[in-house]
Amino acid sequence: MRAEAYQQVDNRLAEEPVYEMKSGAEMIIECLKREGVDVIFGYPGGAVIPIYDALYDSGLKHVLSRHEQGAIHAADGYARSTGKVGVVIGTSGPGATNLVTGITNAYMDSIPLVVLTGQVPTSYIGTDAFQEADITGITMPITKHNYLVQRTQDLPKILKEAFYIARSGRPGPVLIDIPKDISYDVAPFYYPESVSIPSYQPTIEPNPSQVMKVAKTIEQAKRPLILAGGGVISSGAETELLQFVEKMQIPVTTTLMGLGGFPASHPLWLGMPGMHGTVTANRAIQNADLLISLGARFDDRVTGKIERFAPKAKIVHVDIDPAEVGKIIPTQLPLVGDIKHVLVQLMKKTSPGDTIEWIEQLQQWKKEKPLRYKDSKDGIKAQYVIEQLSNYTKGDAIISTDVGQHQMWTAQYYKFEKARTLLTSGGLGTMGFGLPAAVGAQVGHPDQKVVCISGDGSIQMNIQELATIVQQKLPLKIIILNNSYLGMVRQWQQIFHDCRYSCTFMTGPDFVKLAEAYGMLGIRAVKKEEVTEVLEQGMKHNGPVIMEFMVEEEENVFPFVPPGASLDEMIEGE
Ligand SMILES: Cc1ncc(C[n+]2csc(CCOP(=O)(O)OP(=O)(O)O)c2C)c(N)n1
Repeated sequence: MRAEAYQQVDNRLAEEPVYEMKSGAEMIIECLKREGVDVIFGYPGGAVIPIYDALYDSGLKHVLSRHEQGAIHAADGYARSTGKVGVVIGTSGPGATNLVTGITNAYMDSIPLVVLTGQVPTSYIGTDAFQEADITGITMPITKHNYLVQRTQDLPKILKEAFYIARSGRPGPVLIDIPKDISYDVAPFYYPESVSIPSYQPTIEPNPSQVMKVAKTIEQAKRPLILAGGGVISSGAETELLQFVEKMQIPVTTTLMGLGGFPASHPLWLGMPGMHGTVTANRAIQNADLLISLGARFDDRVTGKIERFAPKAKIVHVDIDPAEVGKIIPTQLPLVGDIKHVLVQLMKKTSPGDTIEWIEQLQQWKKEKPLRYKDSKDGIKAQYVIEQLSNYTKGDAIISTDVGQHQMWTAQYYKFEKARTLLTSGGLGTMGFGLPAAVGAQVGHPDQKVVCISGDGSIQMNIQELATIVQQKLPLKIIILNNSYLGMVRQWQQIFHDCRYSCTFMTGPDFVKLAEAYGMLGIRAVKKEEVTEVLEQGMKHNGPVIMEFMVEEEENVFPFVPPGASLDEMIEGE
């Protein structure tokens, strides 16, 4: 902590000599309760034993994972699906380093987490003590902020700040490293009611004159397009986006992170853009005269070749994080602020322009170039399974995915109608995310259908979390699209490396027996005609279930913009 922050705590404690004395561990639990935390995900160990002791009779729910990576992805899935801050706890050394992928994953996708790690006692730090790892050093570039706690009395202020930093502005993970002696030591407990960090003041309201400029530009545009990213969802702006779009008659494409931020059934939705986007969304980008980016960061999977991205468009870039604006794509009209607030302001100042011809053109493309795959008569296409699931749930479920072909097919063929119903690792592309993320979502939404769609490769990355699901009695639905390959890598080997399938053929366990071994239902479809029956049986089952679908092995995801190519150079499919 900064010197003046220490001083603030000391001044407060000196003012009132009647503060209750608490151990550091008790302070942590008390602060979590005051922050409204109802569940924490974690895994115990030596350095966090005092915290687990304080947890024992605290009334706070704790979900014990089978690996710290499982715990942090679960906290992340909880945060993505509920909009609250996810909390995770791990011990020092390997416990902390096992959290690193999950922290990076949350950082890349702007997910609010508070990560508590145990550390060796203060006097041992720097001695290569047993289970010592410099986790604040390691996570410096992958956290929004991190702390190494040096005095027990500072814990409440640090926790209060950590939650504020995690959830405000552009959300992200904040790590607090707590040496064991700090958790044991007793000090007066002073809990600050508010946070003031002069150097961190996120801009919420956009600059009014910039809003006016953007409004005028929108009114004059003939071919405007909204590119909506994950920021729409983290801002909670989906209603305002819908109102804005309907009033202005501007079509929308949503990035992978933005799926669900605008209803897929809406006629002005064009699908996802980018590498595996729809022909219409990509053509719209390449032909738009105005591109309004709302909380998207122009990821290379969206832009393709940057020099040829949206060549005819003026760019309006709206983001709460000024560092994003102009980072990748030169922006004529930057607008820094919270998207919800920006849309409210824009709605007041903008009149609808003339977009009728443009919309007609896009509708024509949509008709001519829908997403398509060659279905098979007997064999199972992964796309078919996802379509069937989408028809079954009608958007009324929370879907988590892993990473690979199944993830892209889910993005393409599942119709996401509501925000926070797709949990997927967008920025980092972390295989092994899907299953624990679904755990977190189901914990946060005990009465909702939560479905994890995974591949036979990804599911094996955190398969141990099946035990967590059974212990917690979570009625999770797990779909494994088994193609016997690391499919997405195999697809690239097929297209770019002349079918040299180097190390991508993969065997796995018998997933049906594995489900049974863990104590859940396991069912399998091997023929197309079995798909709906297995889906219905699995989805109606009132406990956890693995539904395995033996899908065609060498199916590819199309459309496909090859890496480094421009969005004009789409391979549309076989
Ligand atoms: C942790 C991690 N390791 C490696 C990769 C690289 N990778 C991306 S997709 C993929 C294949 C995924 O296979 P599977 O889960 O079976 O899904 P499929 O593509 O077959 O649908 C791999 C290995 C990754 N994204 N994450």
